[in-house]
Amino acid sequence: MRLLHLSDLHLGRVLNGFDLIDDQRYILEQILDIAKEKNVDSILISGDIYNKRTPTESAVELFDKFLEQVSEMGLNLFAISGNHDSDVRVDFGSGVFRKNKIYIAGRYRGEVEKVTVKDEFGEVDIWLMPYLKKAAVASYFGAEKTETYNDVVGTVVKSCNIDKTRRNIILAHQFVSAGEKPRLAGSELRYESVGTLDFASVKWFDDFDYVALGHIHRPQSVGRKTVRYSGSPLKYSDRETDVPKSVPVVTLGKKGEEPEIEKVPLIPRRDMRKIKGELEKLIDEAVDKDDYIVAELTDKYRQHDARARLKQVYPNLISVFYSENEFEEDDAKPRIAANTALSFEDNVREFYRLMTDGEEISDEEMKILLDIMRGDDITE
Ligand SMILES: [Mn+2]
Repeated sequence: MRLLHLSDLHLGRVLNGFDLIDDQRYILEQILDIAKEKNVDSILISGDIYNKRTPTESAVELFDKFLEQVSEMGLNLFAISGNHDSDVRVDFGSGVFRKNKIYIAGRYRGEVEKVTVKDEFGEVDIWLMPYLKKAAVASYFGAEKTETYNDVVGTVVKSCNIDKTRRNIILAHQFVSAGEKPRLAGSELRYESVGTLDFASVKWFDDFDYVALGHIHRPQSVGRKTVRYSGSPLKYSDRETDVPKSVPVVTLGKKGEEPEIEKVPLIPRRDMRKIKGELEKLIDEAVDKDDYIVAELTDKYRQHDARARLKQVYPNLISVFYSENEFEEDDAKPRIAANTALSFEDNVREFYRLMTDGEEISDEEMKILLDIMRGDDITE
C-alpha cells in the first residue's frame, strides 16, 4: 500500500497579518494531485490540523472540503489531533466518518485506537495516537509511569502491545529524538526561552514499520529513515525561509522489507523567501513580487520609509530588518527575551503589558496559558 504523510497543516494560520487560507487551499489541492499521480491509498495527518483550538470558519470549511475530496477519491484518511487542536472538536463526526474510511482520533481515552486495513500482502495495523497531555495519560496509568515526557510517550506506545509479526504504522504528534535535538524549522516554538524542551526516545517506536510524526515543521527523519517528520506543508514563520517543504510518499511492501520513501517537493502558490541587499537595489531588482518577503537591508544608515517603499513593490512583505545593527524596522514588535529570573506567569504578564501598551492579562487568559504550560505544551 502507498501512504502520503502530512502533518501540521495549521489551517487558519495568519502570519504577520496575512491570512494564509488561499495558500493552504492551493497546497491541499496540490497534495491531492500528488496523491492521484502517485497512486496513493491512504493519507495520514499527524496532528495540528487547525492552527488553534477554535478554528476559523474558513479553516473548518477548507478541511471539510478536503475530507470530501479524499472520500470521493476513495482514499483512506487517518488523522490525529495535535497540540494546536481541540481534541473534542477534532473528534466531531469521527464516528460517522469512519463509514467513509475517514478515521480521526482527537481525544486520548486510555487506549490507542487501531484500524486494520488490507493490501495485497495482507493486513496492516494503523495506530492513531492523539497528542498526549501528561494529565490525561496520568489519569489512566498513574503518576509513576508518567513522570517525565519520555515516560508519558513511552507508556502509551508500549500499551499498544503490537503484534510484531504484522505490519504496524503509528501516527504521533510529539517531540521524538534519537539522542540529539531535532532541527526545528522555526515556527514550532513560541516561547523558546520559557521552560525546557523535552523529547521522547525514538526507541519506543522500534517495532513499528513506519512512524508518521508531526509537531516539528522541518521535514526530517529521526534515527532511521522510516521514523519521519513530514514537516508542515507551508512555511509558517519568517525564520523558515530556508526550509523547503515536501511530502513523504511511503510504499509499504511485505513485512520485513524496508518501506520505500519518496519525498515529493511542494511548490507553494507564493513562496516565502529572504532578500538581502541595499534598499534601492532590492527595489530595482524585484522579482516574483507576490511572494512573502523577509527583507534584510545592508544599508549602513537607516533608510527613510524603507518598509513602505518595499511594500510598494512587494505587497506581501512580512518583515524588514537591518543586518548591520539588527535594528528592527517594524518597531511595533520589539524583540523580547524572557527574563529567566521571573516565573512563567510573571513573564507572561510582562509580555502582555508590552504588547498591549500596559493592559493586564485577564485571569481567564492566564488560566488558559497555565493549562497549556502544565500540559507540557509550550510549543506551536
Ligand atoms: Mn505544529
